[in-house]
Amino acid sequence: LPIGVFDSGVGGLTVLRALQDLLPHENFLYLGDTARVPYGAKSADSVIKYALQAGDALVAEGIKMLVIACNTASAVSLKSLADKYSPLPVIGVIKPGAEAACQASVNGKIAVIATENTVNGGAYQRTICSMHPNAEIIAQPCPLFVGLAEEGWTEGELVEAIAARYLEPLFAKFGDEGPDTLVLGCTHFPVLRGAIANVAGKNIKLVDSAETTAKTVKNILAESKLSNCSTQRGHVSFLATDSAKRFAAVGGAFLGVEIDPED
Ligand code: DGN
Repeated sequence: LPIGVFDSGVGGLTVLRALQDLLPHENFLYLGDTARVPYGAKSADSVIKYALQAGDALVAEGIKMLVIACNTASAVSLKSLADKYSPLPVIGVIKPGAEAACQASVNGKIAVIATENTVNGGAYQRTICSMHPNAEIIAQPCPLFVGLAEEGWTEGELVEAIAARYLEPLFAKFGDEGPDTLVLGCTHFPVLRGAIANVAGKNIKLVDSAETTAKTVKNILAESKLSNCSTQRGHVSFLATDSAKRFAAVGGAFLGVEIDPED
């Protein structure tokens, strides 16, 4: 059976890519909830409802594990999904993202950028503090990054100007030393990594949930004896709740594969 992965749109493909890199023999079924993107400013009740519907659709197709490749949905719906689909393993991306931040930060000054819901709900702030008690965290919503990623506008002057507007006040709050780590706390943001890195400067490490989530998935597959023993390269299927053509174009360009919207 494949591993089910979902996000509001193309952002979760950043997690899918890390999963494919680490687990090349696994099959994946990816769902982009393009009908309802963005999740970032919707109420928690709506996001939980959408996440349960995405989970239901993937479970109905037959999956062996569910990865919530969306920070906004992970923050509010992980428990509901884990309860509903138990004993199916359900993995969110907040804890792996927080782990990546704590591994990367030396001075404990950590900046988090994410959607409005993820920032205002405080999930990263709480999780990082529970792992790194001396951490000082500043978090800033950057909602326009989601639209840029969905539009496929990933670099250039315009993207850097928006990044500068979001990041400068955030970094200024930390004073001269500044943060040493910037958490891309939304799975859409690594799509803009180059532009964000240009603005953040080379002294700041950019981290996201993708690799640490993939490691968590690998460990759980091994522990629960669910790993695929095949030696052939796994295969990925895609589902989109709307605008399959646009999803195929932007997602395919990002993954570097041809996605046929008719599939
Ligand atoms: N990619 C999602 C996240 O990690 O929060 C949600 C982006 C959105 O839909 N606003």
